[in-house]
Amino acid sequence: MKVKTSAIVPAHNEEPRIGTVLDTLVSSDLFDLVVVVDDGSTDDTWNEILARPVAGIRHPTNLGKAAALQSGLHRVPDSDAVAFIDADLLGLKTEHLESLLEPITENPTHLMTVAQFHRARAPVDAVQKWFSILNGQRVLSRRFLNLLPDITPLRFGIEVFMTRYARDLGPGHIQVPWRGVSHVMKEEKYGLLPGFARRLIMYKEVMAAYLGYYPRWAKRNLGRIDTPLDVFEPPARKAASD
Ligand SMILES: Nc1nc2c(ncn2[C@@H]2O[C@H](COP(=O)(O)OP(=O)(O)OP(=O)(O)O)[C@@H](O)[C@H]2O)c(=O)[nH]1
Ligand SMILES: [Mg+2]
Repeated sequence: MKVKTSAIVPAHNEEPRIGTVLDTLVSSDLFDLVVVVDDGSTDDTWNEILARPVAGIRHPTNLGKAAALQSGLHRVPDSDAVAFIDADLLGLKTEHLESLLEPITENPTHLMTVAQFHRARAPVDAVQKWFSILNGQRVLSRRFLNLLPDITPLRFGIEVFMTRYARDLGPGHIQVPWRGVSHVMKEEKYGLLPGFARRLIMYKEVMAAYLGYYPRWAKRNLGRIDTPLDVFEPPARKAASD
C-alpha cells in the first residue's frame, strides 16, 4: 500500500532563504507533492517558487501563517501524511525529513510528529530547549488532519493549538530531535528592533491561541468528537495494481 505524502511550506518574504529549503524537499524524493504558499510577499519569493517543480499558491495579501497552511491543506485532501516545513531553515537534510515522516507513515494511528532543533546555533537551541512546542516542523497523519478544524484565524498560534489538541485527544505528539538544523531568526531577517517587534507580535498571537482561542474551542468541541481513537483504522486505499 503506497502512502501518499505531501509537504506544505508557508512563506512570507523568504526570497534569500526559500530556495535551499525547496531544493532539499524536492531532491529528498519523499513527497508526492510539495505545496508552497506565498502569503503576500513583497520580495521575489514567488519567482523562487516558480523556478522549482513545486505547486505554488499565492495570497494577494498577507493573511498569516495558519491561513497559508490552510490554503495548502486544501490542495492535498488525499495525502496520508502532510509535513509542515518553514521556508527559512538552515542545515535541513533528507535524513531529518525522513525521521519526521517515518513514525507517521509506519503507523498512521499516530497523530503528529514535531521536530526539536538542537546542536546547531546557540540562540536557536536555547529557545528550542524551553519552547519546542512552537516548532513549526511537523508531520500530521490523515487521522489528525480529519479531526482538525479550519485553522485560518490562528496566525502564529497554530503550533500551540495543534500540540494542545493532540494532547487532549489522548495520544499527543512524538518529538523528533533534529540535530544540526536551525533557522534564521526574525531579528536577523528584519534587523534587531523591527525583528524583535515582530517577535512580540508572534508571542502575543501564541498566547492568544494558548489562553483564549484553544480553551474556548475545546470547551465547545472536544466533547463532540466521537472518533474512538483507540480503535481507529486508516481508510482503505486501492492497491497500486487495481
Ligand atoms: N504565510 C505566512 N507565513 C509566514 C508569515 N510570517 C512568517 N511566515 C512563514 O512561517 C514560517 C515561520 O515564520 P518565522 O517568522 O520564521 O517564525 P519562527 O521561526 O516561528 O520565529 P522566530 O524564532 O522569531 O524566527 C516561515 O516559513 C515564514 O516565511 C506570514 O505572515 N504568513
Ligand atoms: Mg523561522
